[in-house]
Amino acid sequence: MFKKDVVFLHPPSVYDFRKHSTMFGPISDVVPSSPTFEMYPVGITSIAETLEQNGYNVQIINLAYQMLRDTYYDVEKVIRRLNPRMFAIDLHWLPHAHGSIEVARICKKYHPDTPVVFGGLSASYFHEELLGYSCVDYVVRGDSTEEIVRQLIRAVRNNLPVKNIPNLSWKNADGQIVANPLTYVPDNMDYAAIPSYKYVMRSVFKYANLHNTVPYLEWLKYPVTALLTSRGCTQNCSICGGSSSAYKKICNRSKPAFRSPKVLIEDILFLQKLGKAPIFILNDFRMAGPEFTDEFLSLLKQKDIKNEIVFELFFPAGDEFFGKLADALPKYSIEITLESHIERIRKFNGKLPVSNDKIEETLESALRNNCRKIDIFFMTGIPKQTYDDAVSATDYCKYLLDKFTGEKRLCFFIAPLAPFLDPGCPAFENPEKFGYKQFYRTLEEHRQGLTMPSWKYILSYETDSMTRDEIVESTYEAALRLNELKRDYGLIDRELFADIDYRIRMAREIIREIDKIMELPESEQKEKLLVMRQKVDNVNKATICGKDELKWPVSERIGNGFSVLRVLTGLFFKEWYLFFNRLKLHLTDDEFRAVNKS
Ligand code: B12
Ligand code: SF4
Repeated sequence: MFKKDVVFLHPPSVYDFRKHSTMFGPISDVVPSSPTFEMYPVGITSIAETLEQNGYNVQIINLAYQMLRDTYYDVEKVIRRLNPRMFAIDLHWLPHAHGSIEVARICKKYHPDTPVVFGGLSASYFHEELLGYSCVDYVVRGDSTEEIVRQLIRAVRNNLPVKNIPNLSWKNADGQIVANPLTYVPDNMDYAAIPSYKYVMRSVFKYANLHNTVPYLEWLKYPVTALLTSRGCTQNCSICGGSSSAYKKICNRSKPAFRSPKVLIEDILFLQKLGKAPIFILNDFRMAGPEFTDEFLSLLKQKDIKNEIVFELFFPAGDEFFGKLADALPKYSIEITLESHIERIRKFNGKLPVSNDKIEETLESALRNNCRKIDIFFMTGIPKQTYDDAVSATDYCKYLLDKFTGEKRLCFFIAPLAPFLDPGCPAFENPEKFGYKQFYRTLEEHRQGLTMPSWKYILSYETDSMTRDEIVESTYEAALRLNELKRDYGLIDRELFADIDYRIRMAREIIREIDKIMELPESEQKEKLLVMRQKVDNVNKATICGKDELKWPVSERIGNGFSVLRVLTGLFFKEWYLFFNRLKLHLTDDEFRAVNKS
């Protein structure tokens, strides 16, 4: 068996979430993941592909997904049996502050001499503090690290000095932290396969395991894929850790790097081969300017695109744009994060700072031009938003439904800014200006915050307009009202309505019960919380909306995980042939039969 050079481990948000009773509430309700945040950063596939192209053996293990899939999955046993030259752990999203450090500790427990490297936006922000933990040896900073990790593993393999590797933070022989200059900031994203689905597919065969690289729990049933159009953003929204000022601070990036239209089209055509599932185009590609936009739209029209494509809108749009999408694509949908229906609040936060008239014109134009689904997201906990401001978002949803005569293509979501305020965002850096009171600022405070029993206590902030209690309460109240609105307008059926209504009311009750337990002496709390475990687990699976509401409607059979595997056999015939007899891919019998049938 070949020696593995790097093993990437994607941690759960909290380790070991299976043993605790934590009421995570709606913190992950509007993303495909569960509160374990099992989705790994797409970029680690690009790093893996780059390294493999350079002759290194790289494996990705999605520990979070494996732990969710199998209650008895033994992380310590898995790590103990690994013997790579280097472990790599992502701390991209701060909610992994707990799981990432615990996984690093386990790596060091069984392999004290194997270096552990961290990377991702949060790791970059907290690089110095992170190196203070004895289980962390290196932090690779920045948003484009493929080349840096290549240089690092080369150094590790050949015992070379690391002092000249850009973007690297490390500890010298005296234990002092050294931060090499953050100078490697590529100005485009065409230099590597980003993300690399080919790597993911190939690794299924190479390591004879399908589940290690599955991105989220439901993926094998609903395998949506995503493409990233840019790293960085032209906008500077106050609460976004991916804003232009945050990228400047964390990644030394002055302007976004884009993937060119030609390469993006190749990516789409490749994904099309894998199945008919929707392809989500992340970030608004119009940020790259009118020339880029025209080229991308005309290439989309020239190619025979069959899959549904989903676009994010950061700015309003009209008939010219939507007309072109309708002309180029058989199916498309859009997503808009409005955050608030109140113009004053949007303006203050820099998020879609245009009038509601402009927003409504955009919706009207998209609907007129055959857009299949419009997801509109509202948020609770944003600066200058009172309880009434948050809850009245549902009145605006009703207004829109009346204006567009009960249009069923409009899908509304309200979710809290949770669990944390993004490090590096304007509000994190300048809390007074944005009216934030922060309960946690350091990495260690966030790590400990994740061990609290409910999302109210995990929440890292409150604002001058709402306390933590009000943020929680306004989220549930808005969700109850929105759920009723969706039922009244026939957007959801009565069964789903009743299920969500029950979950929200139950969640509210649990929050209150936990509050009461928190008033007891500390010695009594643990036992009382454990008794609530079953109840808590029931509402941790999507409280305030149905996960299916996030899906794009499927009129025909979309590719599922198994059809992805069928295509794989075609794309990687040699690997399939070589590994078939011994692999079984660690599938269940049903899964194995389904693959074999193909
Ligand atoms: C796309 C995106 C998503 C996608 C995820 C796609 C994916 N699998 O990566 C979706 C929509 C699912 C999502 C979800 C969430 N997101 Co998000 N997301 C973004 C967005 C818009 C772009 C990210 C991006 O450009 N990535 C590209 C680059 C930066 O990353 P990358 O290519 O994946 O990885 C490179 C580097 O980061 C680094 N790297 C990453 N990991 C590692 C690991 C190692 C070991 C090394 C060496 C290097 C390394 O090297 C990679 C290759 O060069 C940003 C906003 C923005 N403008 O940045 C928010 C952002 C990253 N998300 C954010 C948050 C908070 C979340 C959620 C927690 C929200 C929630 N409560 O549900 C969830 C987490 C989901 C999960 N893990 O299960 C915050 C993060 C703030 C923070 N520091 O914690 C951001 C900054 C802004 C925001 N609020 O949305 N997100
Ligand atoms: S919220 Fe969206 S538009 Fe605003 S800075 Fe973040 S990524 Fe850019």
